Amino acid sequence: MSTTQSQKPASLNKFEKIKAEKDGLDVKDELEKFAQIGWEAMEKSDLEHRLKWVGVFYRPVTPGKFMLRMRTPSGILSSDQLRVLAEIVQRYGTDGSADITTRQNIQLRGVRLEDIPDIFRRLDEVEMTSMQSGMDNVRNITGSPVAGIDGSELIDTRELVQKVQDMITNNGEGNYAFTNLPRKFNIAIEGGRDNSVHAEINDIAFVPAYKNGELGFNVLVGGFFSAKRCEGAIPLNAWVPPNDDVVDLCRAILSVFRDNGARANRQKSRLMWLIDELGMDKFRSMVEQEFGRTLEIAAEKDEIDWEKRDCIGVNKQKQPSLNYVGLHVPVGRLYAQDMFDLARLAEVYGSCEVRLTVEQNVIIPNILDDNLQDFLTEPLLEKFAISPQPLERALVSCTGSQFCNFALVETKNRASMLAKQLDAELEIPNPVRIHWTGCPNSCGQPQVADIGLMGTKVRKDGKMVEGVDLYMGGKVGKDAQLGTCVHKGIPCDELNTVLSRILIESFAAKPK
Ligand code: SRM
Ligand code: SF4
Repeated sequence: MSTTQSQKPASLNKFEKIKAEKDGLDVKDELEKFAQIGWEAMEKSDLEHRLKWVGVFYRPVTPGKFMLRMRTPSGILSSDQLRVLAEIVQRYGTDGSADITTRQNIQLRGVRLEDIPDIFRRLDEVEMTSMQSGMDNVRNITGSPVAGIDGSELIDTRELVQKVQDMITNNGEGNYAFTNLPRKFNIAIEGGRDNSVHAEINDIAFVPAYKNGELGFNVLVGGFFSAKRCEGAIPLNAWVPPNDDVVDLCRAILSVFRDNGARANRQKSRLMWLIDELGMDKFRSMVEQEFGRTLEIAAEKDEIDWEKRDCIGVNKQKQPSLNYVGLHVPVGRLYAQDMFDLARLAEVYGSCEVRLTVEQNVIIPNILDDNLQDFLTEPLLEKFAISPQPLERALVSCTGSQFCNFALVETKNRASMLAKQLDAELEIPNPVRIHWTGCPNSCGQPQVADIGLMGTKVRKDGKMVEGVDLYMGGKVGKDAQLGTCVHKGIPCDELNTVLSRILIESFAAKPK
């Protein structure tokens, strides 16, 4: 019997009780009813929690205007899919927008509950799903944003990412086998040399590695961020070939987590806590048992030996005469017209495909050399630049107080304004990766940044004001390392001065 079933109800946390009363996925069959009765008449636990199982997020900051979190495996969207998403947010006028997320995904804003059944039908028509994208489910599965087009790629992971998603979500329909995990769960499959997915911050990460001359993946487990604890992923000491073993191993690890993960204290229920409790050897042998065959031990080294690329600008593809162009989308925010424009550019110049990155930017692949010059004169590139200023270029920001009720500070607007100001004031030789996150949940990943800013409240002149804790030392790409907090409680109105000094002292910036 699993620990889950054997635990007494009294030891379960609030969310476990909600899940035990009714599985989150059950709301899928009630959406028509909810649309008719309206959100005000819904039972609180359905409204605030269970709807997240189908990707619909009640926003207490904007009651009645929901957020819809999609699944975008490897960040790949067709122009038809993007156009449907644009049409959805367009109907909400100025309330409607979308955000590219730090998991290479897209979230729609302003959505009305009464429209959800119709929206889901339209998503179905273009083979998109938002299933199991929130709460105690596996989040969007990330892969290299240049999979299949990168000349230095080792493994094209697109199909594998899709297969893992299909296994977990039952081809996007919803899968009760994995809708009651002890906590959220992140999976990344890297096929390139530059660790584009931030492997180290995922509960499971596959990184390319040669074993006896064969290319496959070493497997890392347990990486996560939370307000209480942040850990880099550690080796499972396993190697798998790039085939269905990847899917089976994800299934096995998820099953061990589901059946044995802690469900009493929500602050101690991510996968790493289970690995701590069992010890890696025991955990690995339980995974092996679920896997149903012997796990090969890890290859001696992995092939992550490049610095991380941001993919912005014009880049040659592995296919002759073709290019991919990375456009910088300031803090990932898109409006309906932007989405229509991107879809059109992908159709006119590319192959009807658009890709999203974990840096919250967009790539348009498959542009012929002959079409490149015309593409580069498109007006959209004035808004979404191909050679932005050094700070703007590498800026990432979580949602913040505009829409997120956990937020201690406003993030996206402040992040953009500050980056613009500092770019104007300083000559900065190289991009400096600044990541903003509105609270200790770390959705904006401040620990992977050169400079990470985590929202907090600070006392200044006898008043509580918005401030940040400052992180430094995050390293991405090869030898990735998490940054740590080096300065606590900086009021936001002092940030220009503080960042200016850091940029001059540590990043060779010079006043203009
Ligand atoms: Fe996150 C909860 C937004 C990536 C750690 N995250 C939330 C919620 C759902 C809270 C809420 O209900 O309001 C936020 C929704 C706000 C909104 O309206 O957008 C939210 N998280 C985001 C996004 C949109 C940030 C962004 O602007 O890009 C990212 C969506 C990714 C996606 O497409 O699924 C997002 N969140 C992350 C990441 C980064 C990553 O995965 O690389 C992390 C840290 C990594 C990790 O999870 O290990 C992250 N989010 C959290 C946590 C802390 C988890 C924990 O174990 O304690 C919470 C709170 C929770 O789960 O209790 C949280
Ligand atoms: Fe919201 Fe905090 Fe996540 Fe930012 S870090 S999106 S403020 S939960």
